[in-house]
Amino acid sequence: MPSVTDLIERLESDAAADRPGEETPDVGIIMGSDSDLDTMQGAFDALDALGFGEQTNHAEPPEERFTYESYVVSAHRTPDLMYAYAETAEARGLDVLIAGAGGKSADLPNMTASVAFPLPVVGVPVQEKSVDSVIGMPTGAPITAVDAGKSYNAALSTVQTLAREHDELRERLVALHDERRDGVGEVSVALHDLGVQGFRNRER
Ligand code: AIR
Repeated sequence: MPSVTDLIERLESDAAADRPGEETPDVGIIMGSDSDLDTMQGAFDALDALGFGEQTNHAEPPEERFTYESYVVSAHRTPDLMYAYAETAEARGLDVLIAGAGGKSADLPNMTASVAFPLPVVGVPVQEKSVDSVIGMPTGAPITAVDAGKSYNAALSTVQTLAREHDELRERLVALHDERRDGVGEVSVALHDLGVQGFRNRER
Protein backbone atom coordinates (compact mmCIF):
# COMPACT_ATOMS: atom_id res chain seq x y z
CA MET A 1 0.00 0.00 0.00
CA PRO A 2 1.54 3.38 -0.96
CA SER A 3 2.28 5.63 2.00
CA VAL A 4 1.83 9.38 2.23
CA THR A 5 5.60 9.66 1.77
CA ASP A 6 5.35 7.65 -1.46
CA LEU A 7 2.60 9.95 -2.65
CA ILE A 8 4.67 13.04 -1.90
CA GLU A 9 7.55 11.52 -3.85
CA ARG A 10 5.22 10.78 -6.74
CA LEU A 11 4.07 14.42 -6.84
CA GLU A 12 7.65 15.62 -6.72
CA SER A 13 8.78 13.34 -9.53
CA ASP A 14 5.73 14.34 -11.66
CA ALA A 15 6.77 17.97 -11.13
CA ALA A 16 10.37 17.24 -12.09
CA ALA A 17 9.26 15.42 -15.28
CA ASP A 18 8.34 18.79 -16.82
CA ARG A 19 5.73 17.36 -19.22
CA PRO A 20 4.11 19.51 -21.92
CA GLY A 21 0.81 21.18 -20.97
CA GLU A 22 -1.31 18.97 -23.26
CA GLU A 23 -0.18 15.90 -21.32
CA THR A 24 -0.85 17.11 -17.80
CA PRO A 25 -4.20 17.56 -16.04
CA ASP A 26 -5.66 21.07 -16.30
CA VAL A 27 -7.77 20.98 -13.15
CA GLY A 28 -6.72 19.45 -9.84
CA ILE A 29 -9.49 18.50 -7.42
CA ILE A 30 -8.56 17.75 -3.84
CA MET A 31 -10.74 17.01 -0.84
CA GLY A 32 -10.09 16.57 2.85
CA SER A 33 -11.57 13.09 3.06
CA ASP A 34 -13.18 10.51 0.84
CA SER A 35 -16.30 11.21 2.92
CA ASP A 36 -16.44 14.49 0.91
CA LEU A 37 -16.79 12.63 -2.35
CA ASP A 38 -20.59 12.84 -2.60
CA THR A 39 -20.49 16.60 -2.11
CA MET A 40 -17.59 17.02 -4.51
CA GLN A 41 -19.35 14.87 -7.12
CA GLY A 42 -20.91 18.02 -8.56
CA ALA A 43 -17.47 19.19 -9.71
CA PHE A 44 -16.89 15.90 -11.53
CA ASP A 45 -20.37 16.07 -13.04
CA ALA A 46 -19.75 19.57 -14.38
CA LEU A 47 -16.35 18.67 -15.80
CA ASP A 48 -17.77 15.51 -17.38
CA ALA A 49 -20.62 17.56 -18.90
CA LEU A 50 -18.00 19.90 -20.36
CA GLY A 51 -16.13 17.02 -22.00
CA PHE A 52 -13.20 16.77 -19.61
CA GLY A 53 -11.48 13.41 -19.16
CA GLU A 54 -10.12 12.04 -15.89
CA GLN A 55 -6.36 11.58 -15.76
CA THR A 56 -5.44 8.76 -13.40
CA ASN A 57 -1.80 8.46 -14.40
CA HIS A 58 0.28 11.60 -14.70
CA ALA A 59 2.41 10.01 -17.42
CA GLU A 60 -0.52 8.79 -19.51
CA PRO A 61 -3.11 11.40 -20.46
CA PRO A 62 -6.58 10.30 -21.59
CA GLU A 63 -7.78 11.08 -25.12
CA GLU A 64 -9.67 14.20 -24.08
CA ARG A 65 -7.83 17.47 -24.64
CA PHE A 66 -8.92 18.85 -21.25
CA THR A 67 -8.50 16.78 -18.14
CA TYR A 68 -8.73 16.71 -14.35
CA GLU A 69 -7.21 14.66 -11.58
CA SER A 70 -8.28 14.09 -8.00
CA TYR A 71 -6.69 13.23 -4.69
CA VAL A 72 -7.64 13.10 -1.01
CA VAL A 73 -5.43 15.54 0.89
CA SER A 74 -6.10 16.39 4.52
CA ALA A 75 -4.81 19.70 5.86
CA HIS A 76 -4.76 18.31 9.39
CA ARG A 77 -4.01 14.61 8.99
CA THR A 78 -1.46 15.06 6.21
CA PRO A 79 -0.21 18.66 6.26
CA ASP A 80 3.01 17.58 4.49
CA LEU A 81 0.98 16.14 1.62
CA MET A 82 -1.12 19.30 1.42
CA TYR A 83 2.04 21.37 1.22
CA ALA A 84 3.60 19.09 -1.42
CA TYR A 85 0.43 19.06 -3.54
CA ALA A 86 0.08 22.83 -3.49
CA GLU A 87 3.77 23.49 -3.97
CA THR A 88 4.15 21.14 -6.96
CA ALA A 89 0.78 21.95 -8.57
CA GLU A 90 2.07 24.54 -11.02
CA ALA A 91 5.10 22.48 -12.06
CA ARG A 92 2.82 19.46 -12.52
CA GLY A 93 1.00 21.46 -15.20
CA LEU A 94 -2.21 22.21 -13.31
CA ASP A 95 -3.83 25.52 -14.24
CA VAL A 96 -6.44 25.79 -11.54
CA LEU A 97 -7.35 23.89 -8.37
CA ILE A 98 -10.61 23.04 -6.64
CA ALA A 99 -10.27 22.22 -2.95
CA GLY A 100 -13.10 21.01 -0.75
CA ALA A 101 -13.18 20.36 2.97
CA GLY A 102 -15.78 20.01 5.68
CA GLY A 103 -16.05 20.50 9.41
CA LYS A 104 -15.44 23.75 11.28
CA SER A 105 -11.70 23.67 10.53
CA ALA A 106 -11.93 23.37 6.78
CA ASP A 107 -8.41 24.61 6.13
CA LEU A 108 -7.49 22.69 2.99
CA PRO A 109 -8.85 25.27 0.52
CA ASN A 110 -7.36 28.31 2.24
CA MET A 111 -3.95 26.78 2.98
CA THR A 112 -3.71 25.30 -0.51
CA ALA A 113 -4.48 28.73 -1.95
CA SER A 114 -1.71 30.27 0.15
CA VAL A 115 0.92 27.71 -0.81
CA ALA A 116 -0.08 27.32 -4.48
CA PHE A 117 -0.24 31.08 -5.11
CA PRO A 118 -0.33 32.41 -7.86
CA LEU A 119 -2.28 29.40 -9.08
CA PRO A 120 -5.99 30.14 -8.60
CA VAL A 121 -7.87 27.98 -6.09
CA VAL A 122 -11.64 27.62 -5.85
CA GLY A 123 -12.71 26.53 -2.38
CA VAL A 124 -15.74 24.36 -1.65
CA PRO A 125 -17.04 24.38 1.93
CA VAL A 126 -18.41 20.85 2.20
CA GLN A 127 -20.79 21.87 4.97
CA GLU A 128 -22.52 25.09 5.97
CA LYS A 129 -20.33 25.28 9.10
CA SER A 130 -17.20 25.21 6.90
CA VAL A 131 -17.99 28.42 5.01
CA ASP A 132 -16.24 30.85 7.37
CA SER A 133 -13.00 28.91 7.54
CA VAL A 134 -12.85 28.53 3.75
CA ILE A 135 -13.49 32.16 2.85
CA GLY A 136 -11.84 33.91 5.81
CA MET A 137 -8.56 34.93 4.22
CA PRO A 138 -6.46 37.98 5.12
CA THR A 139 -5.78 40.77 2.64
CA GLY A 140 -3.27 39.71 -0.01
CA ALA A 141 -4.05 36.00 0.36
CA PRO A 142 -6.83 35.38 -2.16
CA ILE A 143 -9.22 32.50 -2.57
CA THR A 144 -12.34 32.22 -4.68
CA ALA A 145 -15.06 30.21 -3.00
CA VAL A 146 -18.55 28.94 -3.66
CA ASP A 147 -21.42 28.42 -1.26
CA ALA A 148 -21.56 25.29 0.87
CA GLY A 149 -21.76 22.19 -1.27
CA LYS A 150 -21.77 24.02 -4.59
CA SER A 151 -18.97 22.01 -6.13
CA TYR A 152 -20.70 22.08 -9.51
CA ASN A 153 -20.29 25.86 -9.58
CA ALA A 154 -16.68 25.52 -8.46
CA ALA A 155 -15.98 23.49 -11.59
CA LEU A 156 -17.80 26.00 -13.78
CA SER A 157 -15.67 28.79 -12.30
CA THR A 158 -12.46 26.91 -13.00
CA VAL A 159 -13.50 26.29 -16.59
CA GLN A 160 -14.43 29.96 -16.96
CA THR A 161 -10.83 30.74 -16.04
CA LEU A 162 -9.45 28.19 -18.54
CA ALA A 163 -11.86 29.42 -21.23
CA ARG A 164 -10.09 32.79 -21.34
CA GLU A 165 -7.32 30.94 -23.17
CA HIS A 166 -9.31 28.22 -24.92
CA ASP A 167 -12.20 29.20 -27.22
CA GLU A 168 -13.31 25.58 -27.35
CA LEU A 169 -14.06 25.66 -23.62
CA ARG A 170 -15.82 28.99 -23.97
CA GLU A 171 -18.16 27.42 -26.53
CA ARG A 172 -18.79 24.38 -24.33
CA LEU A 173 -19.63 26.63 -21.36
CA VAL A 174 -22.06 28.70 -23.41
CA ALA A 175 -23.72 25.53 -24.75
CA LEU A 176 -24.13 24.13 -21.21
CA HIS A 177 -25.53 27.43 -20.01
CA ASP A 178 -28.03 27.52 -22.90
CA GLU A 179 -29.10 23.97 -22.10
CA ARG A 180 -29.91 24.94 -18.53
CA ARG A 181 -31.74 28.05 -19.74
CA ASP A 182 -33.81 25.93 -22.14
CA GLY A 183 -34.58 23.59 -19.25
CA VAL A 184 -36.21 26.48 -17.35
CA GLY A 185 -38.27 27.33 -20.43
CA GLU A 186 -39.39 23.75 -20.73
CA VAL A 187 -40.57 23.38 -17.13
CA SER A 188 -42.16 26.81 -17.21
CA VAL A 189 -44.34 25.89 -20.18
CA ALA A 190 -45.10 22.47 -18.69
CA LEU A 191 -46.15 23.95 -15.32
CA HIS A 192 -48.39 26.48 -16.99
CA ASP A 193 -49.90 24.25 -19.62
CA LEU A 194 -50.40 21.10 -17.55
CA GLY A 195 -51.50 23.01 -14.44
CA VAL A 196 -49.95 22.44 -11.01
CA GLN A 197 -51.54 19.05 -10.41
CA GLY A 198 -50.86 17.81 -13.91
CA PHE A 199 -47.25 18.94 -13.58
CA ARG A 200 -46.86 17.12 -10.27
CA ASN A 201 -48.39 13.97 -11.71
CA ARG A 202 -45.91 14.15 -14.60
CA GLU A 203 -43.04 14.17 -12.09
CA ARG A 204 -44.19 10.93 -10.44
N1 AIR B 1 -11.09 17.31 7.15
C1 AIR B 1 -10.23 16.28 6.97
N2 AIR B 1 -9.00 16.72 7.30
C2 AIR B 1 -9.08 17.97 7.70
C3 AIR B 1 -10.42 18.35 7.63
N3 AIR B 1 -10.93 19.54 7.93
C4 AIR B 1 -12.52 17.30 6.92
C5 AIR B 1 -12.95 16.55 5.69
C6 AIR B 1 -14.33 16.05 6.00
C7 AIR B 1 -14.41 16.10 7.53
O1 AIR B 1 -13.17 16.65 7.98
O2 AIR B 1 -12.90 17.42 4.57
O3 AIR B 1 -15.35 16.91 5.49
C8 AIR B 1 -14.61 14.74 8.16
O4 AIR B 1 -13.63 13.84 7.68
P1 AIR B 1 -13.71 12.26 7.99
O5 AIR B 1 -12.55 11.64 7.24
O6 AIR B 1 -13.60 12.11 9.45
O7 AIR B 1 -15.04 11.79 7.41
